[in-house]
Amino acid sequence: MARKMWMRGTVAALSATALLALGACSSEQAPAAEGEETTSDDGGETEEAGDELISIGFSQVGAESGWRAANTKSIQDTLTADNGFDLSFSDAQQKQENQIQAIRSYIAQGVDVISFSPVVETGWGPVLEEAKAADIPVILTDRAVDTEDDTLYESFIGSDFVLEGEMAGEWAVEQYDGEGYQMVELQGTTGSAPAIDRKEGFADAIAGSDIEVIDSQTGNFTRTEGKQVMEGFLQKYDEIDLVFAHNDDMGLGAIEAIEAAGMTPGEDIKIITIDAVKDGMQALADGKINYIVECNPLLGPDLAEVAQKVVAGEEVEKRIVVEDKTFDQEAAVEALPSREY
Ligand code: GZL
Repeated sequence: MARKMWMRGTVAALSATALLALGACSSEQAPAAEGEETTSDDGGETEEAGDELISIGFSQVGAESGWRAANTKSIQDTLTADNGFDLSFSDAQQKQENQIQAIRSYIAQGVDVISFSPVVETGWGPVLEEAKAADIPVILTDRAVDTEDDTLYESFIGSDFVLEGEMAGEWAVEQYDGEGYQMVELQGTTGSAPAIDRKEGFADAIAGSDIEVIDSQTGNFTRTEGKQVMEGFLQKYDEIDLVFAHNDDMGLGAIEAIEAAGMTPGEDIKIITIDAVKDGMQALADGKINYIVECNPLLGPDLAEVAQKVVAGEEVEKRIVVEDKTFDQEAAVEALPSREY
């Protein structure tokens, strides 16, 4: 978390620096032209001309999980007028066509920066080319796009999902190798970077062990669909020893299905998830989930810092990896009281 604290301090410093560079907070600012005003996007606060805010259009995946809610809060709490931003925010309801439409509207508005979390990895070339042609820099957060041309975006800020899958799989091997465990997998959204990479990382980690993946289906990162898929697995298989869910919300749905089938989650069927949001950590503390790999959603400060640097014409790292921790039951009990999300 030290990195995060540094980021917050940096964002504050950069806000002042960037705004000074933009001539926005100098008290010697030339008086506004007669009647010329700009209005920020967060509640109609009116800025005099010259107090230029960085206009940023953000297309969010949706509101599918506790992780997404925390990620949205971090972005909206950080990209405020007080921090030098005029944020336009849109929720794509997990549909790529809605994200593409939102990005095109930001291009038409002529924002200073576009940022988004791509719901899936592919299909972004045309709209990113349009942003590039309009000379509007793009910053990716949370999820990656599958492109050979890394000039289509300035930076990608997010966790290493392959590593998350590996950490989950390594724990499973440590705990259960030699037990002949039969495992089912609740995958995230089909075609999304976290689903593809977490699956890959976990499979790599358990290769050579006697943990067998007997089925794997998408629950689309939601609690409802995670429960539905788990209900199907319980009807189809006589013995399931372990569930690997790509996020807490699908793991919490699996808990509901396991309990409805008269079994004890965390004991009769072990559960490993990724995210470490509050509801997941509570289930871990209660022994219903057995292990969680964190995926830190608090990307607002990093995004603010990179956006300010990009607008100021400064170099930015092409890839900013957000560090994640892991939690067993004891660590969850200890962490819960001070958990930010
Ligand atoms: C991961 C993020 C995933 C979370 C899910 O960075 O994209 O999407 O793991 C969320 O909870 O829905």
